[in-house]
Amino acid sequence: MQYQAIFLLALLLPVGCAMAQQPHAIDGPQGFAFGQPAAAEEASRTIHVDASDKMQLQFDAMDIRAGEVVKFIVHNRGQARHEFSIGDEAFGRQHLSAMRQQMSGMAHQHHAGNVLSLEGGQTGTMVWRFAAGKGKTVLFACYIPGHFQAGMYRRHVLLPPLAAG
Ligand SMILES: [Cu+2]
Repeated sequence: MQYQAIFLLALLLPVGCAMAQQPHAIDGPQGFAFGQPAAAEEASRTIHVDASDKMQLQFDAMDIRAGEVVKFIVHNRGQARHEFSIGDEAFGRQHLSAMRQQMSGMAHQHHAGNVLSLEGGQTGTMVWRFAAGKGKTVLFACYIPGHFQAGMYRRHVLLPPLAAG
């Protein structure tokens, strides 16, 4: 019994590690409950975000609506590497633990369309179509080890869409 449990663990652990680096269900470009990547020409507005070594993500606007397509231009104003990710609570938990597993010097790579990783001074762009539907909470965060814990995230409840016409 005990041997079986250990064998199972040994089998599962490397898989968990590999999953952190490969696109898979929750990290895939499609099928997020909170939206999906979109083409730049679909964006109806632009929001600038500053990431800083003060462990802050500062948005020049935060009135994002359900169903809206937003182009984020993210400036890393700091020296350290920072991330800009769009997720929900489940993605956040999963990504935090994936980052912890990778702390031991492994190169950190993202394949999903919902995470930008920026070196100090870099600027990146992400276009995102926010899911329709009421009361969804979106979590913007940096998951570089220690940064989320230091407060590098913003939660936003998507506003209802503007009435058509
Ligand atoms: Cu950061």
